[in-house]
Amino acid sequence: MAEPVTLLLDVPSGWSGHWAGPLSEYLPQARLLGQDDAAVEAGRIDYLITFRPRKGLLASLSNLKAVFCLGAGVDGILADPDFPRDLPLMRFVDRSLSRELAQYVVLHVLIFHRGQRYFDAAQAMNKWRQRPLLRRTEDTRIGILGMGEIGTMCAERLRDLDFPVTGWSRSRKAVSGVESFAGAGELAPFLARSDILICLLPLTSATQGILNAKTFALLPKGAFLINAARGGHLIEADLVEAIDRGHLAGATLDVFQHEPLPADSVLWNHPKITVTPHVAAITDPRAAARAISEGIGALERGEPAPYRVDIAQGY
Ligand code: NDP
Ligand code: OXD
Repeated sequence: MAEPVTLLLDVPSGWSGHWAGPLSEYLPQARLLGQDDAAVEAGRIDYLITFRPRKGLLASLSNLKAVFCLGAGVDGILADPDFPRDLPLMRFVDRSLSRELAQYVVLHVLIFHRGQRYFDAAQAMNKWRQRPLLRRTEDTRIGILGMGEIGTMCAERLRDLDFPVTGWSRSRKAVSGVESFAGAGELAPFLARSDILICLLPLTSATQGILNAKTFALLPKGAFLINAARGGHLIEADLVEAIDRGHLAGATLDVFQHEPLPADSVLWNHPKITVTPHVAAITDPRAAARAISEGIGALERGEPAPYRVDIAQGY
């Protein structure tokens, strides 16, 4: 009889309870180990399930067959110099994750577009302050950096609210009602028509620091930024400077250069910046356990697993 596969669930102990049930349900034959077992069982682990592996963990797992990322973005795994470049790495792709992120994006687009902060401030003073929209919906051009699984759903949701939507990606896209810009050569014209810029790119060597002073200067005056991708995309000081000199109207940030965002960061109390603690979309453990069981099933049969990352491209 075939040996059961051994999985290492590399999540902090406070989180493992959320994962153990669904993983055992979808992979009833597997041996599921937690972080505390990693040292003793290192040579017997077949599959690693992780988001940001602890330093030294990957180097200690000598018989790994594959790694499953608990999120859509694999930058935390590829940043580990011990990750073997030929090892299969699968990322998490699921409608539930795209849907949550699309909800976050729609929420923050509408908070900005409808001037909700102005009405919150008025309510805090018991003031009845009516005001029309500062810009018509049809004139509020939205630009989405990254038209992958998540960016595409965000584009469709915003298009359905009648915003003019444009996407930027490496390859050209054909999403109904959404204009496509592709490649580095089309970034500047894409930015020039983005009144609300939404970053949903993977963090790679090509996209690191892409939200910088030069990029902001190419946006129309009064543009708004939503970064729900990775903190490494944004040069935080350039953003603050662009807002403070009045070129950008503000920003919503879910991800940061350093997470948790340090208590003394100027971003926390900036009047034109909304901060959320990397919660734009949180992986659903049941959906992830199902995807992992399908991936392991495929690999054990000698077939390719879905959503394998292209290591050379970094996403
Ligand atoms: P995908 O891999 O499906 O899509 C990535 C998109 O980015 C593709 O359209 C790709 O172009 C484009 N892209 C990549 N590199 C470049 C480049 N150099 N120039 C132009 N376009 C580029 O990713 P997902 O949509 O699944 O996820 C996107 C990111 O969202 C994740 O990597 C993660 O960082 C972030 N995320 C954040 C969450 C949060 O809670 N804040 C939750 C989930 C994800 P092409 O299509 O041509 O390949
Ligand atoms: C992800 C994330 O990449 O949670 O899925 O950030």
